Amino acid sequence: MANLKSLLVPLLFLLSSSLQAFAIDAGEFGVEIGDFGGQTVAGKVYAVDKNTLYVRGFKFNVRDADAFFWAGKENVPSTSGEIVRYPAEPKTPDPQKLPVLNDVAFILKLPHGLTIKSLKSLAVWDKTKLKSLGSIVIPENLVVPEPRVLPEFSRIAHGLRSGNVTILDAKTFLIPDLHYDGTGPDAYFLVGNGSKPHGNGVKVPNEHGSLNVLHGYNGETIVIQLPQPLTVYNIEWLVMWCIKYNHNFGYVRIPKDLNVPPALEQNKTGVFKAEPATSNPNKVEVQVQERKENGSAIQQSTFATVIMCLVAVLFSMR
Ligand SMILES: *[C@@H]1O[C@H](CO)[C@@H](O)[C@H](O)[C@H]1NC(C)=O
Ligand SMILES: *[C@@H]1O[C@H](CO)[C@@H](O)[C@H](O)[C@H]1NC(C)=O
Ligand SMILES: *[C@@H]1O[C@H](CO)[C@@H](O)[C@H](O)[C@H]1NC(C)=O
Ligand SMILES: CC(=O)N[C@H]1CO[C@H](CO)[C@@H](O)[C@@H]1O
Repeated sequence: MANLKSLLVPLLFLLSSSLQAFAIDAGEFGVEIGDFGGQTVAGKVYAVDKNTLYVRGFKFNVRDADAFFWAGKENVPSTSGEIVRYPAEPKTPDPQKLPVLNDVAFILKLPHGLTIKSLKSLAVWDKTKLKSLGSIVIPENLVVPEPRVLPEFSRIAHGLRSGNVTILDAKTFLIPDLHYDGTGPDAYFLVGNGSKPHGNGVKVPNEHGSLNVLHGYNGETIVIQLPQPLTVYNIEWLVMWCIKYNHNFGYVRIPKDLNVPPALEQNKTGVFKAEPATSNPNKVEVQVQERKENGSAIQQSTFATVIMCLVAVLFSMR
């Protein structure tokens, strides 16, 4: 009996820690899908969101091959695949052959509506020799990260209210339809730990990246980002709080069971303004004020996610 018990304790511990690893944190680069791990093609592939991959430590060493990334509907790559363009932000109308690459990291965007879950394999495919130069199988039980919709801010004081808050990625919140009367003398967004918000949280810069006292909001949709090194995995609430008067204006809880896209970019904050629906109801004009331009493909990918979520939110508000 004693032996059984002594076995059971570490077993339970292992089980709970592996469960936790499963439930929490998509990781810095997303959920790992697989590793090419070959002589010709090497590198790890991660799922960032439903149609975005991140590839790290990638190597390809065949010169002038008629080779392309290839999205396959079967475990074993075949001619019935589709080219996944590299680089993801193409400068040419036609897909370019994969050049020799040594230890590089980049994103890949799946073409027209393909999702990671709809694929069985990702390969580097030689279109002339009709053969795979290296491939990974996409596990059926893969849990792909996705933005998470939370409730709205609780309505406690100063006319604070909002639409449902969305966690876009591990550092980024989209707050639609935000209202606040702007009269709190020392009000900030704060994040922190514990069962209830309190004044000892960490200040989160506003949508312009500023730590000034918050001004009023009148239905704007804003995007704010957690300061380094915080992510949504190590906070328990987001509050609008007046530090001088220790006053909670309203807050949202951050759930523990998150699997949101990794924050592969850091400077996407801004105000979004929807054009009045009068001119063309199907066209949503979006204006973003960016603090800092960084043309990397990763940033554009998250930017696209921001836009897509915004459009979804705007439509759900109609
Ligand atoms: C907004 O949040 C509420 C409460 O969590 C939820 O019931 C509702 O479905 C959410 N709305 C959307 C559009 O997700
Ligand atoms: C909350 O606690 C975690 C670990 O327990 C810590 O890493 C994190 O920095 C804390 N968050 C804040 C905002 O203090
Ligand atoms: C843009 O982002 C990439 C990846 O995060 C980084 O390596 C690069 O230094 C950034 N460039 C600028 C101009 O900030
Ligand atoms: C707030 C924030 O995370 N800013 C980052 C913006 O990007 C630069 C590099 O591109 C970082 O140094 C900053 O920390």
